[in-house]
Formats: sequence, C-alpha cells, structure tokens
Amino acid sequence: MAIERTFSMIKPDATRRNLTGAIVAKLEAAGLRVIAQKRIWLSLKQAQQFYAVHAARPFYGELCEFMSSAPVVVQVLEGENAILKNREVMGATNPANADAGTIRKEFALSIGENSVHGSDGPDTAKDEIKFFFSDLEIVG
Ligand code: RTP
Ligand code: MG
Repeated sequence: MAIERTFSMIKPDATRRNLTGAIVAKLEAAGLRVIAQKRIWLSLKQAQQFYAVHAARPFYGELCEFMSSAPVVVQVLEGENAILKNREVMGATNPANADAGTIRKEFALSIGENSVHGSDGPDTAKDEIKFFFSDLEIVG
C-alpha cells in the first residue's frame, strides 16, 4: 500500500453548523492524518476556478454560489491509499445514496450541500493541494 496525500474541503453547510471537529474526527478515525488545514472564505471567482471542471453542468452556478456563501476548511490528508480512503469515508455525492457511517450520510443536507469535497484521483489531488497550499504549510 502506498502512502498518499489528498485534498479535502469541509463545505459551507458544515462550517455553518459547527461540524468541523466532528468531520475531522471521522477522517482521523478512518486512519487519515491532517497534515495541513486552514479556514478560508472563497470568493465567487475562486469557487468558479476550483470547480471549473463542472462549468458546463446545470448546477455549476448554484454550486459556486454555495461554496462562496460561508467559510470552508481546506485540508491536506495523508495516509495509506488516502485518496480512495477519503472518498469512502465521505460517502456518495447524494447523501440519500451514502452508506451508513459515512460523513455525507451523517451530516449532508442534500446532493448540493453535501458537507465535504475530496479529490477523485492522484492528478486532481496534486492540483487541488497546490491550488490552496504552499509546501511550507504542509507538515507531514
Ligand atoms: P466533490 O467533487 O465535491 O468531492 O463531490 P463529488 O466528486 O462526489 O461530486 P461531483 O460530481 O464532482 O460534483 C461536485 C459537487 O457538485 C455538487 N452537485 N450538485 N445539484 C446537483 O445535481 C449536484 N450534483 C453535484 C455537489 O456539491 C458535488 O459534491
Ligand atoms: Mg468531484
């Protein structure tokens, strides 16, 4: 098994409800280590840039408005198979389809306001970490 790094974000619906610690506890219980973390407020432009891959999707406008509506917590997670492991602990995009015990099953409000983001592969993990963090901010 490989030690990997992945990018994670606690979304506005979760920071609003003061769920940052509860979500971090689930990540840590899954064997993921938080090696960088900061709370920031995305501008609409930053949200549009971050989710540019979804620009053609019908929910893009709503998604970017939501992501810039309150603070988020951005993180770098490290662990064995961290990318897949984080996707597993997050659960399905739509909380109605998420497995019991996952973050989205427990906390998400809807398919849009679904509490967390996680990179979906090695290339996006690298790009997304770089989007938010300098090397100096990541302490493995
Ligand atoms: P994420 O990128 O945030 O980790 O989520 P994901 O891979 O599970 O889902 P993705 O297909 O990449 O969609 C990105 C985010 O867009 C919002 N969304 N809304 N209203 C809708 O039908 C809809 N579909 C997706 C969600 O916030 C989703 O996480
Ligand atoms: Mg995605």
